[in-house]
Amino acid sequence: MDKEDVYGLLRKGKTMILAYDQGFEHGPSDFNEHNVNPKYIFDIALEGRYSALAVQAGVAEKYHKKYYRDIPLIIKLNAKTKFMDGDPVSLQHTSVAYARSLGAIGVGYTIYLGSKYEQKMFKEFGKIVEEAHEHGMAVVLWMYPRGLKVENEIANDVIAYGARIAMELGADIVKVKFNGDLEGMRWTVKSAAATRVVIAGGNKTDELSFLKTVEKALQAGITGIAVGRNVWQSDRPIDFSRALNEVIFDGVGAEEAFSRMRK
Ligand code: FBP
Repeated sequence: MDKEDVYGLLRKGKTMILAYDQGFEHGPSDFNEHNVNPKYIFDIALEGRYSALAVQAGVAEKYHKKYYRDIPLIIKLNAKTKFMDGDPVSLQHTSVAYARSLGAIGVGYTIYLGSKYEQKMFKEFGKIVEEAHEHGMAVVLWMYPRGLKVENEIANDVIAYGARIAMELGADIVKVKFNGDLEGMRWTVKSAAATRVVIAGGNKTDELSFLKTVEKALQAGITGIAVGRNVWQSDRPIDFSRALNEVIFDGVGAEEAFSRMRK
């Protein structure tokens, strides 16, 4: 593991992270009979050849050691629920040491940039970067500009500002939302400098549109994706993951990758 491959998170210079912390952030309303079971998600992570699976510590503790030791893990260290209103804040509830003891290769943390609590989150995140890097673990920052002062969380300058702060705080990978603007994302990637940029997925959309979004963001220089619902809410998550692999790691076009998916 070294810093060049972001502590093992990159393959051919790219990454594909499966996110499964929505049960905490949004509640089980995001789930159905299948994906409510963490084992279903671990199977997708394995068969879908994801670079890592991002979960909360409890999910790792109950499932990873027992059944899925081979899947690289990123453990989220903070979270908030959908019941919070006003300026959001999300504080650390799990330690880097505990994440490490659960076998994680990296840790994740969300900052709500522009919230009146941003300083609290900067402070916690700074410590996390120190500790994780001391132990050779990757640090992934979910950078979500959000709060009463943030008028448009997906404005180009706001996304780029978040990516820049991620780099200045020491994140290895920053996860941002993509508004579809190629030039805007190019500037975000430049602003992040040595920090790798990955895009979040958002609500489930049709498979071809999602593949096209990923293809476009790759043209802007992103390193990959960190997505959840678009994959595990799909009724053919493994086929879809295969198409994502082709677009991200092999440079196959979105249309072609989609046409190769089994109907
Ligand atoms: P999705 O691909 O399902 O959007 O997941 C990405 C993610 O960052 C999750 O890791 C997280 O739980 C969720 O989005 C938070 O979304 P929001 O705060 O925008 O509702």
